[in-house]
Amino acid sequence: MSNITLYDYWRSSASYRVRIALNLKGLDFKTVTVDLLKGEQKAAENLQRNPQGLVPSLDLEGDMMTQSLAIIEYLDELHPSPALMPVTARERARVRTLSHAIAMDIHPVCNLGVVQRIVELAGGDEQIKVNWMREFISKGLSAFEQLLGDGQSGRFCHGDQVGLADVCLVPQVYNADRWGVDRSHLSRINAIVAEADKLDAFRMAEPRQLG
Ligand SMILES: N[C@@H](CCC(=O)N[C@@H](CS)C(=O)NCC(=O)O)C(=O)O
Repeated sequence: MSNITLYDYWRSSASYRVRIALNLKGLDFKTVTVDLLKGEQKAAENLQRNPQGLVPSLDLEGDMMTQSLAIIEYLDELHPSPALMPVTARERARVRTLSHAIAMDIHPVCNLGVVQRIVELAGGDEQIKVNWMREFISKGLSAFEQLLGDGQSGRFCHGDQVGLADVCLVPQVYNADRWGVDRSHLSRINAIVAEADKLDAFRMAEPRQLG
């Protein structure tokens, strides 16, 4: 019986990252839905787990954690194999550069609460949301494509070993597709996503498996 519980939402890309990482580590977990469309993230029950009113939160044998990247790096330290971070400090910094380019730069401006507020300020114009998503995801992924071009990427974002940056990239690309972002020219990203798609850990975590 699993004593790991992930409080998530199927379409949340931050939750999707944690599902992939748990799968890569071979950890059994159950999920409890926090329905973002119903606003359950702001309910007292979720605020107790996650004072920011967000998902995911991970209950790891009674220890409640928030922030997907902190959770994943912690899981990686607790369960070192397969390693999601490289061996040298400089390589780890590169993987964090890639991961943060998505998780700290693209993701926050495309968050539900942010885009809902933008629609509100635009007087309910839903098309603003689509344009906003396309613009920021497209710019962010183009920059990520350039970052991948420094000679240190391989089958995956860092060499041939799947790691934290891939765990961030795949959910972001799912989101790009959801909003109709053209990524046909992002050849490095597309090749890495195709490699990740071959792995059960990524496939099992896909939103379409859960929604
Ligand atoms: N930096 C946080 C971001 C969490 C986050 O923004 N989660 C989104 C879903 S992907 C959310 O809960 N949004 C709800 C809202 O904006 O109200 C993490 O990586 O865990």
